Amino acid sequence: MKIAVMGGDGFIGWPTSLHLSDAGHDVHILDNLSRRWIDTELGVQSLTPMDSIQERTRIWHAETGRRIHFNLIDLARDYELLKKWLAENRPDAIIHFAEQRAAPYSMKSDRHKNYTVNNNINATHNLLNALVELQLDAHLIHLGTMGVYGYSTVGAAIPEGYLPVGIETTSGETVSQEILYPANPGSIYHMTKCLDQTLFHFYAKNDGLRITDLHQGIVWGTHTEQTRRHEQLVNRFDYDGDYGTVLNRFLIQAAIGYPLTVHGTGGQTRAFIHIQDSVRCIELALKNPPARGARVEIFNQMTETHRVRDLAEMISKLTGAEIAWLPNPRKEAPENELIVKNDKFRDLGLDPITLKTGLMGEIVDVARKFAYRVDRSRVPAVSAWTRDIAPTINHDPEGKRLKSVS
Ligand code: USQ
Repeated sequence: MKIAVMGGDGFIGWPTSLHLSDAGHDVHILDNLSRRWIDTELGVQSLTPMDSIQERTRIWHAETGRRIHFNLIDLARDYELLKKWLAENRPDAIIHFAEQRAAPYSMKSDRHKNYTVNNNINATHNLLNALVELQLDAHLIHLGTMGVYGYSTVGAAIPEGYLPVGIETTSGETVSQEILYPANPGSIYHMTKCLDQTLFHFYAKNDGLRITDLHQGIVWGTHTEQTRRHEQLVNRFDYDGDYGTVLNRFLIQAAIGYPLTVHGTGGQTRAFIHIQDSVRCIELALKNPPARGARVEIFNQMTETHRVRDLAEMISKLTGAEIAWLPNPRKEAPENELIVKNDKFRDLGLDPITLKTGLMGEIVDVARKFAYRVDRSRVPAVSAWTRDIAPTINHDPEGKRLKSVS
């Protein structure tokens, strides 16, 4: 297949591009390199040294003989360029990662809120609009988030996108219907993914676009089979307070002797998936497109759930790291249960990599290898969700005075 990977230079976009190229597909990356600019804005860098996208694709060609093409296009701002590229290339499938994906970054200031909404919503809408205008029947796979469901404390399993409800008619009968699971975002970033869902619903219904939305949990890990092949194919690895995700952050904190930064009581339960499984799921979704005219296909792309404090305690036991119980900069339920259905990927053959499979040691090794690149002052999470809980977190540039509050 000819596949366009929008956002193919990012944390999941890059390993997905390699995985699909390795599987024999003709891969074309479209990316505005915004993630690299945000690193510059924040004054942080990936833990792993990343080459330019041109160099990465050159190495991939040298290693495998396969070409991955790169196009510098901003989906949100260059509609005509995007349309021209799609018209000339007419891909069979499009994988859409081209959105600002960090919740803390999206909450930093009014400017960051505007940027995240403008970028994410325009990118998605431009893409859908162009597909219709060009009468292009490409299967669109979007990377969504488990966060669209919210984290209620109700102990019922979250279904895959649609919720069966009984509605009483005027004649007193109860009819059952499936509705999109009610959106309950916890950040501006998560809110954009909820809005994306409405765009998908409309374009599938009105124009018959074939769309799959993947509600993904928190990704951990860094390497995949293909990124391990050459040191210059390495994936990016974020550890900072805005882009680093919780499990990867704890592992790197343990590796550099920094107390594990648990927000609040650590009672938040979240869904997780290893990066290798994430790219496998995308390939499975690619092989199983919805029919034209069908409703949006939704998969829960996660393999296990964990409570934040359990992760911290497990890593502390494993490595001897201290735990710092910090005031939570986010507005989120302090404790929640989470049960998630993921039968669809399991039925398609996904055999998950779990925390027990031992890949956590690999991350600690990567972190130790590149520990010299870590700026400890960028480890604490300081983006606050509301003005009244603006940074009360006690940290200094050396990151040594984190106080335990329990
Ligand atoms: N947390 C800590 N300590 C930290 C970092 C985070 O206790 O140092 C807590 C947070 O307060 C939160 C939980 O860990 O309760 C998860 O935070 P996270 O930063 O790992 O994940 P999140 O902000 O939800 O976002 C990440 C990705 C996003 C993706 C989402 C999937 O950045 O792109 O959509 O995970 S999900 O969480 O399932 O919505």
